[in-house]
Amino acid sequence: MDPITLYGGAFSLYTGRARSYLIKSKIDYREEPHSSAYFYDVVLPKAGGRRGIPTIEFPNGDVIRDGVAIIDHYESTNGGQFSPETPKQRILSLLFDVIGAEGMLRPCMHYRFNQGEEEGEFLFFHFSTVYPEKDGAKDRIAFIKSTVLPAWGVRPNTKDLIETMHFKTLKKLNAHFSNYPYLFGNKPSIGDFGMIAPLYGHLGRDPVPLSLMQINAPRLFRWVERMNRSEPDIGEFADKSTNYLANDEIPETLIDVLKHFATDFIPESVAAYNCVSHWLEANKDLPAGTVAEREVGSCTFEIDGIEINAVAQPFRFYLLHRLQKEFDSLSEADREDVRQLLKDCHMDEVLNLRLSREMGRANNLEVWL
Ligand SMILES: N[C@@H](CCC(=O)N[C@@H](CS)C(=O)NCC(=O)O)C(=O)O
Repeated sequence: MDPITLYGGAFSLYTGRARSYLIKSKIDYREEPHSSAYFYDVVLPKAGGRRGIPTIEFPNGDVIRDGVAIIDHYESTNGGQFSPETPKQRILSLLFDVIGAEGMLRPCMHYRFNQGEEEGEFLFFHFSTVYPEKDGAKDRIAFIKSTVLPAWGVRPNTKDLIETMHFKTLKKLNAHFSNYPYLFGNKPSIGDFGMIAPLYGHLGRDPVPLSLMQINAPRLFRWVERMNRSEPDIGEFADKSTNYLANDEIPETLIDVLKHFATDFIPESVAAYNCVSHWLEANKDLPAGTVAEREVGSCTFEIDGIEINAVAQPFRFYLLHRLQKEFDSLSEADREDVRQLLKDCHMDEVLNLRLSREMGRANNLEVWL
């Protein structure tokens, strides 16, 4: 069979998630930048006109844009190969997917764009692979620094908080991956793929954050390597099985990781929920099928006495809705167990943040239903 084409970037956050999934699934692919005439003329119109990576193209010309949709496509054709089957692991896997996709953007953007000379040509080279036109890379980097960073809450007053939180992230995940090769034991899950997005492209590959990780969290660094290798790559562990933990076990180390993430994921999600809800209220007449923009306003919340202002993204709730739907489909007894587990992780609020209007997909774009 001919390989599929993965339009992406070596340094791209979301490409890292789809690439890892393709590698672990042993799917033959070739990676290409999304900057060729062919991409603009042939692929982009089929991708809803949104120039986003990852986007994949099958040998028959079909196109899927968006990392979540790409993984969904394969999971629906391979019987959910990387979706745990037991209730707690299943729900936490989806929660890690949201945290990885939406909840770690501040450290990702800070560590990528606030470094100086010590990274040499690294950033510029990578941007020039996807913005090859004259001054394209320079202008794009300048735009991100001046506009995107502050909009996403990466400002001088949040720098110390972002760094302190990231250091804790490294330590907590290092503790977990000292005992287990993947989040739920010896096999990667949807949650692992979500988490590799920030932890590879930005935080486990750019020179400065990479060395922070290698020095302070070597076992987490091993997980990052492992997620980019087709074999299980669990040589340093005594247990060589390749399954999720038995009896729906959730290790204490994972609960500890989630409690840490809850310190900003929950306040930010609540603030973003209020913002998107107001926006929906004010835009009641949107016809079904209207494209959901990536941002619909900004929200303010506080962490450790520091006020943060950040854009509110409907996509966060598109992902949370998947978790909520899964939760609703459980038996009453399982729902109680899962609710208690989420409480122990300080994450139970995620069950309540349900927008008044659902999102779906049409023509490779997220739309309001
Ligand atoms: N929800 C999308 C987000 C994809 C996304 O935002 N990708 C970024 C780069 S990591 C992008 O395409 N930015 C625009 C560009 O590079 O032209 C996904 O999960 O795939």
